[in-house]
Amino acid sequence: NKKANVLDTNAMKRALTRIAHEILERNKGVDGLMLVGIKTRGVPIAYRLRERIKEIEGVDVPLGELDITLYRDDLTHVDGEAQEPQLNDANLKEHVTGKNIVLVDDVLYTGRTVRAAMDAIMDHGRPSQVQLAVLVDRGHRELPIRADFIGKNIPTSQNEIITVELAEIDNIDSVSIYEK
Ligand code: 3GP
Ligand code: 5GP
Ligand code: MG
Repeated sequence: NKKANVLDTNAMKRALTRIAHEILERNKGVDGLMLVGIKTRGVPIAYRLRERIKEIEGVDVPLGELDITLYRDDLTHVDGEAQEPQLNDANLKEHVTGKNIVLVDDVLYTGRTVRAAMDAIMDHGRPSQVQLAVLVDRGHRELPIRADFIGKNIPTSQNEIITVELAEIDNIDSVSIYEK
């Protein structure tokens, strides 16, 4: 059952525009920059950031997609046993060596997905830097991982979940909080 709407289309757009500017500021432009979206919903967010960056700098930065499938089901929390996310195919089309990589995901929670994503990237080469952009940080980290760029901090309890809907997949842009 729904508790609150947190972001609508316009709020999401503003947050991603701000993050695009922050990414460019931190990296002093687009040189060596590469976006890597974590499937599923990190990918359209990465494409939106690339679009914003194109509007600001006039350059299409390279974009990769990373497929990381979770073994465990966070939605049910069956037992306390924390299994590592399973790494599937990583189709990073560009070479990662020397790049400033910005990982992009929808929700940051325990940090295990991001840890696996960093592993996958390292398998492809040696980036000069890896940064992290997320639409939502809901807290409850289990690893020493933090985001460099955050759309919205949403402190949640363990029995709340964040629903992220994106027009490209869900035909609507919305972030809301649900009680399990
Ligand atoms: P997405 O990454 O494609 O958006 O993790 C699989 C999917 O389940 C994710 O899809 C995510 O949006 C959704 N989901 C919703 N709540 C949770 C949660 O608490 N944990 C995890 N791992 N996924 C969740
Ligand atoms: P983590 O690995 O940090 O625990 O979880 C991050 C991944 O799980 C993200 O890719 C995200 O899709 C998903 N996830 C974790 N918690 C939530 C949540 O509350 N809502 C949504 N939509 N996704 C979540
Ligand atoms: Mg995700």
